[in-house]
Amino acid sequence: MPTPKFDAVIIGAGFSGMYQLHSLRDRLGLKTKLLEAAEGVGGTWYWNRYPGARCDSESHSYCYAFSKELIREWEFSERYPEQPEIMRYLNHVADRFDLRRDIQFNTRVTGARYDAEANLWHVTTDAGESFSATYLITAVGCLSTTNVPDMPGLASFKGRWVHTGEWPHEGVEFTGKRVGQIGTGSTGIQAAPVIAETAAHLTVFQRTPNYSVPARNAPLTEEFRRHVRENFDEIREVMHSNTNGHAFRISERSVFDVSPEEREAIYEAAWEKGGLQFRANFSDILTDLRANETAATFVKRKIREIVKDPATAELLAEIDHPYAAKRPPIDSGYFETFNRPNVSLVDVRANPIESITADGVRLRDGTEHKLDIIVFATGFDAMTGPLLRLNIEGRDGLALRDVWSAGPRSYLGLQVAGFPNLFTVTGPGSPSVLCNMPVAIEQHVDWITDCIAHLRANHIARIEPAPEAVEDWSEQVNVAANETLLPQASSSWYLGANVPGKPRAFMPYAGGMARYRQICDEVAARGYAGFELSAEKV
Ligand code: NA7
Repeated sequence: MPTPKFDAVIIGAGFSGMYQLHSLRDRLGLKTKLLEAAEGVGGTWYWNRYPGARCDSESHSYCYAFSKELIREWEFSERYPEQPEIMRYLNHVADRFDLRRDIQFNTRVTGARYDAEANLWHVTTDAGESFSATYLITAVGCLSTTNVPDMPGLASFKGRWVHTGEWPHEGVEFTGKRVGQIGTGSTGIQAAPVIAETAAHLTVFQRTPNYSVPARNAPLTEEFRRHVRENFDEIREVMHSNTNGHAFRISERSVFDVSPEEREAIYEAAWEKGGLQFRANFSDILTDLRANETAATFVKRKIREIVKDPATAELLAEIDHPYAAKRPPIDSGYFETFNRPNVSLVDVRANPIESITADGVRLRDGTEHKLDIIVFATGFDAMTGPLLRLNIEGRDGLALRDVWSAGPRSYLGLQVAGFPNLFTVTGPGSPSVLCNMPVAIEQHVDWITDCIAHLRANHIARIEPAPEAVEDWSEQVNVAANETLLPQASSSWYLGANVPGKPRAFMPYAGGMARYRQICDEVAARGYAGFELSAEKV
């Protein structure tokens, strides 16, 4: 059978792939195919169906902004959208823009190879199919390759184990069960309170204690929804002008511009208001350790106030990294959960998990926790994992895995040297996970679409970054990270430190979304400076 040939192949039908398909097909008129491993749209939200799964971005900012009609016709019901509602939204988008006719579901990409002579990407799938395209766009998300720790004995476990990032669609019944949850990142912090409601007993295995601020989720009032409908342009302006793509402004005052009493009152009000804005009350929380300590001390005090058992409170509050240096979770009753009689906390830093037995989890000191279900809330091989498992080969058989063996290197997180016409939406080296994702995604997709339009209008066959541009950008990614406290959380997935053997490199661009947008716009305006463009006939 001849290989179907497309102008563009997109991998992944989450927020980014869906908008990329709409842009290339409906704006540029390209013959485009989207390949998706799942049987439906949704990306991250398709897989992450664990109890309590909810977005940390507020719903009025966690949506596409490219279509006024879409904004007018869709309303989320709560301050933070819950996973099923996000899925309804993305399915609505797929229907509204008639995306499904160009999406092939149940199709996992297993390889992609650049053919320099034909100037084509050849994409292969798990069903043995092949597709060819001039442009290959990865829209595979940053947190889509699950990290199940290699714990001896897992295969011998007689109960059931699940990872939050590949949650069974039919759900998991916890009623009457002894449940062990490993991991206390954003996911574990969302899941534990919900699991505890029905489990006979929940044991939370904590390696690194984590900060969390109350989300204060609530239904949205009609008044607020009207405000969003009538003021979306201004809301978008705020999202585009700040560092993190959220719909709230970041204060310009320093922690030390106010008296300790005033600061306390500001933190208290922010705690009551809830959400990621907690970080936005001062300008220097993420850049000055002394400033950060004031926020850290406040949250630790709150944890000790909430949790009644002093030993448990200490285990939860003895946090070893600056506030928000790891991804800052927000929660709905996480610390309160440890006041329930059916919940216990186990410190696996002092006494690590040694093995999984037939009956549960055994720690180094020989203690065994008997369990019926183990929930791995152990996160992801973030950012590079989803790209590397595509087995991408560029010019002359160059493997992306080899190019990135010491950590990812790219130009603007958009392209890699040696991989012509390959674009990576929210790739490592772009703000991605440090930004409200839809804002980061729309900027990348718009930039890529404009770039492809430019190539076609000017009969340019190939675009790829100059090696010096990659060097320079990698340096800028490092500099931007080191201007913040983020690299100080040594076990963070931003650094790749959560996956054994993964190279340590700070992966997202921490210089802020607004600055990044400006840099990308300038690069395009200067004729794609830093990229090598080659004409049709070379
Ligand atoms: P995270 O943030 O990577 O959290 C994973 C958690 O699992 C974290 O507490 C880890 O402890 C723990 N973990 C991982 N491996 C082990 C082993 N082997 N033993 C014990 N504990 C372990 O993933 P999430 O899913 O919570 O969040 C990812 C993002 O998804 C989140 O930020 C949102 O953006 C959505 P550690 O800290 O490594 O000591």
